[in-house]
Amino acid sequence: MSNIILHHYPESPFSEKIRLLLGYKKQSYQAVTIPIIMPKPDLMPLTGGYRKTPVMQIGADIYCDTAIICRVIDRLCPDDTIYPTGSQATTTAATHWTDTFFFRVCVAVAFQPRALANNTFFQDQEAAASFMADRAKFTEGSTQLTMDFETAHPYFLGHLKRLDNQLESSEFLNGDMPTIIDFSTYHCCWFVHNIEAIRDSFSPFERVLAWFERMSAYGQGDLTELEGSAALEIAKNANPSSISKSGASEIDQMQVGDEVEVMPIDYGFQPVRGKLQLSSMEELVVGREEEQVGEVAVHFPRLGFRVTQLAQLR
Ligand SMILES: N[C@@H](CCC(=O)N[C@@H](CS)C(=O)NCC(=O)O)C(=O)O
Repeated sequence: MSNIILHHYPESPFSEKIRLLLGYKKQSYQAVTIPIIMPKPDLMPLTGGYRKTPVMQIGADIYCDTAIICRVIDRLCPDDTIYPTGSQATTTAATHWTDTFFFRVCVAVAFQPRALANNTFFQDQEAAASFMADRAKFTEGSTQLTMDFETAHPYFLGHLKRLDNQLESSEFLNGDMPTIIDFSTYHCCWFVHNIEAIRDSFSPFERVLAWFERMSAYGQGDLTELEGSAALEIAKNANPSSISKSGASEIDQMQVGDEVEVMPIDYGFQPVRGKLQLSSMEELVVGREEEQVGEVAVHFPRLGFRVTQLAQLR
């Protein structure tokens, strides 16, 4: 078994992206089921405040955001890499657009009245109210996760049409093997496809449906359930991996060891505070210490996050 621990919940589309990648890479891993809404008492000691789902843990290294989680999994399991050489710029741009804008479109499609009408979760008034209140807090101060259905629907259909046309010439979006763009597109489609009442939105797009089947056949890897408390114990008994400190201050005029906070720039504005360990063009790492977990290193992708010196906030 690998030493990967995935903190996730079954309904989470971004978690599905990681489960599918672990299936593609034929990995055995442990997984902690975390709550869909706050509080998340066994996750916060690990991340120090970041609350989005999923989070990946390897010992005392904590990875926030699927962009970096996918990179790390691909580095650990390099066979059949999902990062094609020679198209880094366009692949990163397309993946980021899919994970942000297209995901936002899919959220609007998934929450349209026709989708909610037969949803048992939303029939339970109390559960629905708690969920909506949690998500209102989650997106406070942001306009980056919401869009009205009427605006989103043509974007959704337009992108499915383009995907369908593109899949005429290859099995996957970038050729004969899946790449990161397939995994990002898949989890967005999965979110909508999972809802039986609106699954027919895919009917006109036969090649997208066939591609969806091909992708889902990779499965979810070999998952063993782990208690949240056991994951905290694993972090406490491990040391964070050592980080090459070169170039840490070149971009942000900061020094290794500076007190900083790191936060997403789109939504979920819950900062993580600690000591800067790395700020490279691709990655930010913050070291923090807490009774329940000891010393941990919290990793973020650079794209989609901002880092600020605490001294500047005072
Ligand atoms: N950019 C993030 C997006 C993650 C995201 O938005 N996850 C959703 C669930 S799929 C979430 O955090 N929802 C609120 C929650 O789970 O508390 C990533 O790639 O991991």
